[in-house]
Amino acid sequence: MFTRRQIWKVLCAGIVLIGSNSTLRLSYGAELREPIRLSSENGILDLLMIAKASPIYSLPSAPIGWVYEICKRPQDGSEACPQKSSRPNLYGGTLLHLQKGDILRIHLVNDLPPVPDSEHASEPGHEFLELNPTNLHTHGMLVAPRRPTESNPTYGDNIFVLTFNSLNGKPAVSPHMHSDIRYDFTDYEIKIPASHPSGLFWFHPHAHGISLNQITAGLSGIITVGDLSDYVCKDRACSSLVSQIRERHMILKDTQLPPSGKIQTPEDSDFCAGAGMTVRRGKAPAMAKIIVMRAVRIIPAASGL
Ligand SMILES: [Cu+2]
Repeated sequence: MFTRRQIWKVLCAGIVLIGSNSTLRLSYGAELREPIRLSSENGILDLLMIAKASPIYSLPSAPIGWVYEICKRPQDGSEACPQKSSRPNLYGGTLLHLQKGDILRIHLVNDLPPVPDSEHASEPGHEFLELNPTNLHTHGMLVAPRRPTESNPTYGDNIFVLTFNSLNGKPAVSPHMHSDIRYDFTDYEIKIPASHPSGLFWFHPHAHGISLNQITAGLSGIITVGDLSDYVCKDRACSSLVSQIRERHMILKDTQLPPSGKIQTPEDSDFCAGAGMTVRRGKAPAMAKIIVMRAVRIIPAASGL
């Protein structure tokens, strides 16, 4: 049986909520769907991950945001995911379902457009940020920030590499890059140690000076390692009970959608104007503010969610 403490741990274990003063205004009552899920097989999750601009159909008037399109890596080496008849909710984020001891391989492609309103690009030596370079970080995971070697040309969870989209132009050499410079794609190979804690993590770009632009425009996703019962339960009875509970995963994103319909990023001077805004005296806020950039795992205490 569950002890009171175990029930509390179930309820709290995965819920990470940031930004308690935010205003959450749902535009319309859509069905809560689980994110797209990609699971490792035989100890490997081998992915094609394309960072690109795309309409966000789940937001009013489908503004253009930046999303990750992710699929199992095509056998023929192509850099396009198979197209589906139904439109996937890429803004809702993809969940990478891993186990301890797995290897996560990612072929990251930068198809992002230039970002002319990047504030930091106006700082001396940082003009290259306008070209919208990106990279990848697995937030919270205990993995190696490995650099490529002759025998293994891939990167680990290393944020000191910038991948530019060559269609946006080539950057001038700058001492402020602090990173390896690559064009169009970078291959990552991230080994999850067998001793890695089970739990909920997330991934996002971590290119210094522009990562906030990229995350708030939509670039992030969820990682889970192991199972919920691993860190909630101490005995088999608890594990079998927890395995019957339906988990729901949400990723909450810090995207502002003003009436202009053009998504704002934190580099816009008006970005903070809506922060902490509350509905007072029946007046609705001028913006839909969907705060928080972290993954949330919800475990309903009752069925039906
Ligand atoms: Cu992070």
